[in-house]
Amino acid sequence: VDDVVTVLITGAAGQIGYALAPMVCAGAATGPGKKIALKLLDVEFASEALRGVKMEIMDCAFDACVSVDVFTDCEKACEGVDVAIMVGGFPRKQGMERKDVLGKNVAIYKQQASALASKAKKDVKIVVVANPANTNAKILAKFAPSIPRGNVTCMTRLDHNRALAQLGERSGKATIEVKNAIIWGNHSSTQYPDVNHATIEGKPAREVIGNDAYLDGDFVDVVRARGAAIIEARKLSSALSAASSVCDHVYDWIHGTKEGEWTSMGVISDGSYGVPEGLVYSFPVTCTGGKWQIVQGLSIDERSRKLMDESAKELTEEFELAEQCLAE
Ligand code: NAX
Repeated sequence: VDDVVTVLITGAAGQIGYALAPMVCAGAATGPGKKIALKLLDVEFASEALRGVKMEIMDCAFDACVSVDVFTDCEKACEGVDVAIMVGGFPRKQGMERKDVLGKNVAIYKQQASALASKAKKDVKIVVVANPANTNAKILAKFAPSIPRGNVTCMTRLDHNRALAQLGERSGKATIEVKNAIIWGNHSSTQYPDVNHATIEGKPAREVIGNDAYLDGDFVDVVRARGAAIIEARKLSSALSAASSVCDHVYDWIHGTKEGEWTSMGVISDGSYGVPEGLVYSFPVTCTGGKWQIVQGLSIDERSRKLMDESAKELTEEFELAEQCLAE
């Protein structure tokens, strides 16, 4: 049936999975009027926990959820998938080097790329959440050449939403009044949260806030370090806000961004704004008809240019390291 959307969540026995699965079943990602066939994938080691998540989803008796199936075999999980939310990944454990974590994760994304390419729907929409999100997405795209480039994205919506929330709080306005912030670059501490085009109640954010030192200093640092601040407070990494942002990412991609507004998505660069072609880089995008387009023609000042280039450089190096790991 046409109005059933098959949604895959990988890493579904994890923290984000636990928050995300019910949101997806409530229609937050696909919108009203759609039924959801939910597929949950995790590794064998987590299969008992995964079974528990399935029981709880069943017990929610969601109106829109027509089925929930659990898998430890990626190929079976990818069969017939319309939307793939890739949360599964290997966490950084004590004593592990950055390269070790990266190597383990890109190996997962190389393998899952083949499963998606051979089993998912031809026009499957993919969003990679697991870190290193941009590089995992680039590896996925590389090893799934039959999937259209535009269908492979990574999530920087959480960073985008964090930026909106900070601007709302600072100006004393509701977050919904804040529009058109931008996250450029990597979902990492080199990301550049840019307020130069943002508005609050329709007025330039810089004017409303009237404190450039804050906007160029603490604001950027707080958005970049928000994940760490949440770990500090919760002793666990962000899960609820990550799940909610995944739903925003998928919803806007499918249903379109609002007139005059954009969002941030990690997408494959076409060279816009001088970002090296082929990098999965976070850009301001609008969405229409199930496709994203990079917002063109925004003015970029010298400071922004430098920050955008730094993040691009990090991504180029990260990808080189990923290729090295895969070759070893
Ligand atoms: P958890 O460790 O709680 O969950 C990850 C799950 O993935 C585990 O259940 C694990 O068994 C599973 N997994 C591992 N290898 C797998 C494989 N080959 N196939 C399927 N599943 C596999 O982490 P959680 O807190 O849920 O975070 C998940 C990922 O999201 C992490 O990589 C994390 O760094 C990343 N994040 C990304 C964010 C973003 O904005 N892009 C923000 C939140 C989050 O930090």
